Amino acid sequence: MTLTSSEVETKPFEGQKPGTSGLRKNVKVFQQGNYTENFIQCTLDALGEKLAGSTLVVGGDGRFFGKEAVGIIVQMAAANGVSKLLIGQNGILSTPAVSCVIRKYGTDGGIILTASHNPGGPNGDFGIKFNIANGGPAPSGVTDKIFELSKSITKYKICKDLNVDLSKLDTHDFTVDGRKFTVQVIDSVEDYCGLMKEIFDFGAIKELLTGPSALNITLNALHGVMGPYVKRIVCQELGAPETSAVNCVTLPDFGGGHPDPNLTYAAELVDEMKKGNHGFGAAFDGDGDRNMILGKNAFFITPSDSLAVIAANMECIPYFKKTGVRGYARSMPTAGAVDRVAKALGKEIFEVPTGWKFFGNLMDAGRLSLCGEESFGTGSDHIREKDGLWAVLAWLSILANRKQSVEGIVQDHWKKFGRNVFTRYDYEEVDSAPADKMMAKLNDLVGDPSFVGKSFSHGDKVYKVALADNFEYTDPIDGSVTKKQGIRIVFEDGSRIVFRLSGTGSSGATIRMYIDSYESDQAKLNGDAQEMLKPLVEIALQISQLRELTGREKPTVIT
Ligand code: VG1
Ligand code: CO
Repeated sequence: MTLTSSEVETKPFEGQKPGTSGLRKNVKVFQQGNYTENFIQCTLDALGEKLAGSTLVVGGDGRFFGKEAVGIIVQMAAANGVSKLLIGQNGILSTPAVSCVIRKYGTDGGIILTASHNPGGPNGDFGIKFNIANGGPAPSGVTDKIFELSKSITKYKICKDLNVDLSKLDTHDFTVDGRKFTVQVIDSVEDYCGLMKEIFDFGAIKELLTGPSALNITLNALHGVMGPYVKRIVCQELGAPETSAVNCVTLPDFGGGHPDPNLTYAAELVDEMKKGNHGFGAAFDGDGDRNMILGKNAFFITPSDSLAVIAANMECIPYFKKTGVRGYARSMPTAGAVDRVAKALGKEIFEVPTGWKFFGNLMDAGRLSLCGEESFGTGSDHIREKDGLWAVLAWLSILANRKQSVEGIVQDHWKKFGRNVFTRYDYEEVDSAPADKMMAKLNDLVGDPSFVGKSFSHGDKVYKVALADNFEYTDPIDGSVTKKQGIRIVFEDGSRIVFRLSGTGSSGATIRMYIDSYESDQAKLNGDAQEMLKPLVEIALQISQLRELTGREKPTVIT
């Protein structure tokens, strides 16, 4: 088909600044005339001279407004000289699958339509994320450029007559302004499934799930994008019964829920696991990059521990036998359990700011094999995104190999390395002004040299400040410096209090308070985390004056 594109005049919108992971706003904001088009134009323009003739991957988590956005991207890519788009069937691709497809076909990048764990539907959130040619989230240099362009945009290019049926696997060729333009609709799961088969021993996992003493598992997709991946990979390929796949129909509003795999929003999984019928349970977020893992009777593994356990059991995963173990990394607020494994194994360990984009350079440089965040993100250098199902398959590999329960494996880990007890308090939808004020006061406090050495107490516990700062990171590969990544107060016994404002919310502010303490006394290893951390929580609330400044007595979510 031969088509001609046109230019449409537009005006800048305020606030098109990508946060921790893409631009996230209420659906209504994206639905405003030209809003989505402006952002897409700036994203394409940020590719610079790589744009003409490029190949890009497009897909998303199936949330409301996703299909419309894919339609806009197709029309604008055609008009902007992109030569080919690889699009997931019906616009569906998980975030890890996009990263996988970008890398497998060596494309110039990809656009992901997701607001990840934020609720969806007509009143929920939408989001757009750009990934670069290594398959990872665009680094700040690129997102800053997009934001700068968004402030002065005057027109965008679009080919309004170009429409593609995304429901069938097919390749469509067009001639647009005399150039060839191709859209290939690809299977949403196929390439990703192939990669998982290369990484894991599917035979061993299948034996675990179907053999004589088959492990009964339950995987809850929270009606996000993971449904088709769980059904195809875990049920069809690995033999788990269909009943293992719960909430595995992708819905545009995620069934009205909050597709965030934590103890609050994945309560359905927690309740099911409490019944004691399953030896392993997991939930995923909307776009499939996060995971929460539970053992029998809802035994909860903190993401920081999950990372450390995988780090200590890399030999259970064939991929790492091939590549070797290069190094480990975690985000700054993540508890330091993995650091202890790295030390024991003599591997490098990196501490980066929050957000997966900071791991990419280290992986590309061959210095990082496994990394994670306390926010239920775990992954390796097989792609450049965190990967929910990969984490589940990693755990199943460990279970198949060690022939122990989830809890047994974690207990053994604590006995060997000690336990990093961790909790995170989220205060969602706080007014921005008091939240900013609190952070500014904390910034002043940690900037004052006399703060170091001060003691704080609660009950009979006394903590003395050893280090306090606003975390700053220098990328060891490209030397780029990222400042103000969170207030960090470290006490003499190694316990930590961290405060940050979320960069993924769409309205108001979300304050995150992270508390982390180390316990090596064998008699105390199995204590309740909330009980164990109570004194530090109180001290953190005292120091920050969070309650006084925000008026919030209790957090929205405790992990
Ligand atoms: C949160 C998490 C962070 C994660 C990010 C994206 O960011 O804390 O660890 O990388 O979400 O995850 P913030 O700025 O709200 O704390 V996803 O699954 O929402 O793409
Ligand atoms: Co996500």
